[in-house]
Amino acid sequence: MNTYRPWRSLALTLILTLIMVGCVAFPITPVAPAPTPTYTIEPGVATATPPAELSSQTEQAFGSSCKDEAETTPIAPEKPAKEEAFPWWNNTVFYEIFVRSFYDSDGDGVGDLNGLIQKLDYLNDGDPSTTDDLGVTGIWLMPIMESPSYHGYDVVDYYRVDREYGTNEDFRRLIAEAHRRGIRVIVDMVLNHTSSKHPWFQSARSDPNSPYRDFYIWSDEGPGYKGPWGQRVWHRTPTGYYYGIFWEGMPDLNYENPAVTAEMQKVIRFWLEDMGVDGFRLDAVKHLIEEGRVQENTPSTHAWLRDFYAFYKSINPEALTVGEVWSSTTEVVKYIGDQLDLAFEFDTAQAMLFSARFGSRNDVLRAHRLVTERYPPNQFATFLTNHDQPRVMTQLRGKVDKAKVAASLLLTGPGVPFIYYGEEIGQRGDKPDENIRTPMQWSDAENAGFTTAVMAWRAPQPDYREVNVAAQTRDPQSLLSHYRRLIHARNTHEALRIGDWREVTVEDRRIYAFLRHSDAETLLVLINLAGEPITDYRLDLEAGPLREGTTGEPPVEILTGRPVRPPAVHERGGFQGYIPLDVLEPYSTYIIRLR
Ligand SMILES: [Ca+2]
Ligand SMILES: [Ca+2]
Ligand SMILES: [Ca+2]
Repeated sequence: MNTYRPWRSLALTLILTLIMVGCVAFPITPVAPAPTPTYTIEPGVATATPPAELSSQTEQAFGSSCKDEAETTPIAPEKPAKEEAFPWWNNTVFYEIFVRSFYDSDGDGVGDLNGLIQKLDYLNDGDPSTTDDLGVTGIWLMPIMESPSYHGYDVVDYYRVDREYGTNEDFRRLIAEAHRRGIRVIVDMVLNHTSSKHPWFQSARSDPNSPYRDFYIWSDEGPGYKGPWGQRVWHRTPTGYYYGIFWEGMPDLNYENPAVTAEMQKVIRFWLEDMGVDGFRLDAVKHLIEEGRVQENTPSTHAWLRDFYAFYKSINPEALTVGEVWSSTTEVVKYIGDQLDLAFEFDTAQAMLFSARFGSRNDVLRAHRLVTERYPPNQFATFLTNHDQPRVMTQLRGKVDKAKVAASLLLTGPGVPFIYYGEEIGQRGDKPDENIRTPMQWSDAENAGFTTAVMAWRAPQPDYREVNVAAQTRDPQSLLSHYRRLIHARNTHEALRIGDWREVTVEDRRIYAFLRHSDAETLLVLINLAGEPITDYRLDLEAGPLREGTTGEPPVEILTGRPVRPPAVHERGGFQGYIPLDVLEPYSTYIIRLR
């Protein structure tokens, strides 16, 4: 059992609130007038001071940032973002794959690793000069380890690939084939719990004297309290009650037992060294260690992750972790820099979807202001939906134009973008979960071309005869073509990947306008979120990174290659009343290279 230490989290919350109310949370901010420190990833020195270590050192860091905030005017950072200062993941567009549903190579109705290898050229053929592939440069595989469930989030053997998906050798071949094409591979790692069928738990449950008993969390009498969403978390057995936050089939591991930490470190080492992965997506990571009834984001969890960070960086300093911390931005940010490299931005995801759905930039603007202020530059993972949420096209009621807007927000915005497989063709799906994880729709052939079996493990969505990769590949106006153009633009323009984000003022809230600015270039992104053309608008940038006056070649809209009207840049590097194009077409995206 864990010890309940409520004073720790209370005191921490109080102090952090006091700090964050009056000033910027992190000393590194893209709009600070002071010279911006160069951002580098090194074990232990990366980015912000750990929030839990409220030492005098922390006070210094936060203190100076408070002073800056008081006199902040939005002028250009003296040192704009330089590509070489960023880790590899900032130059990556990720694609989340459910192997069971991607492609079946052997006709048993279940997707597998060899099927994925056969489809790698669809994701990225490894040739930067061809643009008929999607162009993604990273993949996240949902769990691939031995598991009794269809989804794999309850592991029984952390050292072998699920036999339905293939062998460890198949996995190593996948890594080699992906790397050959410039695609990095991260895998889902489920640390919080095992399957109740895992040999450790089988032993722990049957025998209170088992050496594995303390691998899990036990109570003689059920403590009775519920979980964060009102669910039952204490589960009865003949030998006592065990804790499992998600359900009885997933008993939580006890990370207050050093033996558990040691076992999982072995697992991490195996996947990094023997299997060759580039990193991990850490499932349910905010639930790692409970402090009594406090079952998420505990100081113990933060402390454990700090040690874990040092551990995996000692094996491979370039290894990535991206955490599932399903909390608000202000909670998520506390993990970044010395515990996790990245975490998913659930608030921003929802904001982007709201803005696309309701045709107003207000939600996404508010989200981008917050994340660019709070996180170290671009150290957060963005997405629209994942395998736990109703699919984008379902949430947007089948409106392809709005799905294009959502894609534009994701792929031109700050952070590290993740695309959920099928999102690029507007695949639909709603709860229950199985229906948002249905087979990839490759063509209008039987079972959407996913398998040659009579029955797929789960039927594809009924619209696959119209909505599929083959049909959209032929159509330059399709959602898939839009995704390909955006990803290609991101791959070829560093400002979209690593650049600072800066708001451009425009009165009409149907327009979202912002700059992405790096050492090499300044891009103006203009998105008309609404279904009608807009002609009456003016863009203002009070101060910015542009050079005064207008010189050289006219700016170019990079998706079409067309020249547009240049701005008259004033002495503070911004512009007033700028109208780059007479008409902003409905639901259209423009990426204008100003410099
Ligand atoms: Ca198969
Ligand atoms: Ca290519
Ligand atoms: Ca836990």
